[in-house]
This record gives sequence, structure tokens and C-alpha cells, in this order.
Amino acid sequence: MVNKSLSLIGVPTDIGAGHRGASMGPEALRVANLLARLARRGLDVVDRGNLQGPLNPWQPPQNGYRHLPEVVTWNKAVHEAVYAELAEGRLPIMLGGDHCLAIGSISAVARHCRDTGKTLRVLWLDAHADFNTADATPSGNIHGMPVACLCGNGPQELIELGGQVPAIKADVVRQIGIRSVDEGEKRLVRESQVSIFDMRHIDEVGMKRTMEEALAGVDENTHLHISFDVDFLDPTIAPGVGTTVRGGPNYREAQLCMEMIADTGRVGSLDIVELNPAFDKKNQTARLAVDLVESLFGKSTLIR
Ligand code: EXY
Ligand code: MN
Ligand code: MN
Ligand code: MN
Repeated sequence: MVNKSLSLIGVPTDIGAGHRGASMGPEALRVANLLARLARRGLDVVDRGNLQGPLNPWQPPQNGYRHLPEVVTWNKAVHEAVYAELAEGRLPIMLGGDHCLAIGSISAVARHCRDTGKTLRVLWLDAHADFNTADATPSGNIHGMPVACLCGNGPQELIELGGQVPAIKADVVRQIGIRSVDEGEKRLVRESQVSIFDMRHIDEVGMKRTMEEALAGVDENTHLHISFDVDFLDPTIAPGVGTTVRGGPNYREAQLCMEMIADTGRVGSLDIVELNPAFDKKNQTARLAVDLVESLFGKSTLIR
């Protein structure tokens, strides 16, 4: 059974992104009624408010990284907040914010799994592999690097944030929906143990079999962490992100993905990231994200 005590943690920053605006993501999710939608499912949901951190100085990259000191500060705050909720037996939902914040959240989840003897599985729902390094990045934006950092490939301050290097082993990660990977990044992904279920795979075998494969081996000792980058979704249904890539999952494919994860009963933590209200229309992307998160926590269209 899934943990029924949920904590929302707002992280209002776009410090790792190439566009401004993901800093407004937490408020857009609140306006889309995230808390009440989950509470009406019988869940005990507490909103912890927003973490605080440095402003975005909007500077060019230095040595391959943009805003590295600020990214470190924000991620330390995320790590401590997420770890504290898990230690209290609650299920943290990190409301981003851009995807660099997953370094803090997932390193905390990994630390909690070490404390408790759980087996971690990370489902990375994204159009992008987020596996860049200072040498491979075309942008210097750290939201393109969190998976590499978590796997020990990145600046020292970020890779050691969770107290153990690497924070996770690449073979715990399943990436779903991938359709934009930079040339240098492709080589790094291939050399790693990360499992990729890209859009070509989803086209060929369908979302059902893709999710069966991504969830294979999940058992009663598994802690599932979902890192939901909203640009996972097709831009026709989710325009409110800074880095749209066409050819993503449609509404039903995305629902099925969430429903099949919910069916495992093993969801232990969640990131909702990259929602950018500056690109959205009437908060529709935030409302869709909330709808999908309800499914992740058990809302179902099933009649049988
Ligand atoms: N791969 C590109 C880069 O590293 O600059 C784009 C990364 C976008 C990352 C985001 C939101 O998932
Ligand atoms: Mn726990
Ligand atoms: Mn991402
Ligand atoms: Mn992305």
C-alpha cells in the first residue's frame, strides 16, 4: 500500500534552466488545486510551503556550468527537506522548479533507502536524458545534467551532496519518453547502465509493454521515486514548459504510464519539475500535471 501521508515541498527556482519561469511552478500547481485533489483521494496532504534560496543571477556558464554555486545551495536545501520528510515516514512531493533539483531530492531518497534497506528504483519521465557533463553540454544549464551528477559524473560539490559518491548506481534508473539527447550526451548514456525507453521504443511496443519492462523486478521492498519532468508530455497537451520537444506521449499514454506505476503500490517519492507558467496557457499544463499526479496516486478510469 502506498504511504498515505504526503508532504508538498515548493522549490521556486529556475536556477538550472535555460529559460526563466520554472520558479513559478510551485504556485501554478497550487493554483491547479494539487493539495485538494490529492486530499479528496483520502490522502493526508500537508503543504510545507516553499524553500528559499539565492535569486537567479542570469549569468553565462563558467567552466561549463551555469550558476553552479547557486545550484549547490538550492540542492542542499532540497536534500535536507526531502530527507526530513522521508525520515518522518512521509512521502515527499517536490514541486519544482527546474530539473537540476532532482540532484537534491534523489540523493536524499537514496540516503533514506540506505538507512532503511530499501531497493531504489528511479523512473525518469522526460523528453531529455539529462546526462550531460561540462564537456558535453551545449548550454551549461545544469538541468541537463542531474542524472550524470547523481551517477557520479559532475562537479564535486554536486556529486557528493548526498554523502556518498555516486549517490545512485545508474542501473536503478529507467528513463521513459526520451526523444532529445545531444551528440556527446548520447555516448555518455550508451556507456552508462541507465535503461532508456525512448519514444521509438514506445512507438514500437506501446506504453503498456514499456511500463511492464520499466517496472520489472519491482517488489515489496522497492522504493519507487518518480522524477516527472513535464516536458515528457507531448507539447500539444503540455505547452507550459521551456524545452518542448514534439512527439511525446499523448494524454492516454501518459495516463496509462501513471496508472501502471500506481498499480505497483510502491510510489515512495515524487518530483514535479520544469513546469513553466510563463509558457503556459490558462494554467492548462499545471492542471494536466495535477490530473496525472492524481492517477499516480490511484485515480483510475477503470470500470472492471
Ligand atoms: N540537452 C539540453 C542541454 O543540456 O542543454 C537540453 C536539456 C533540457 C533539460 C531539461 C528539462 O529536461
Ligand atoms: Mn520510508
Ligand atoms: Mn529533465
Ligand atoms: Mn526535459
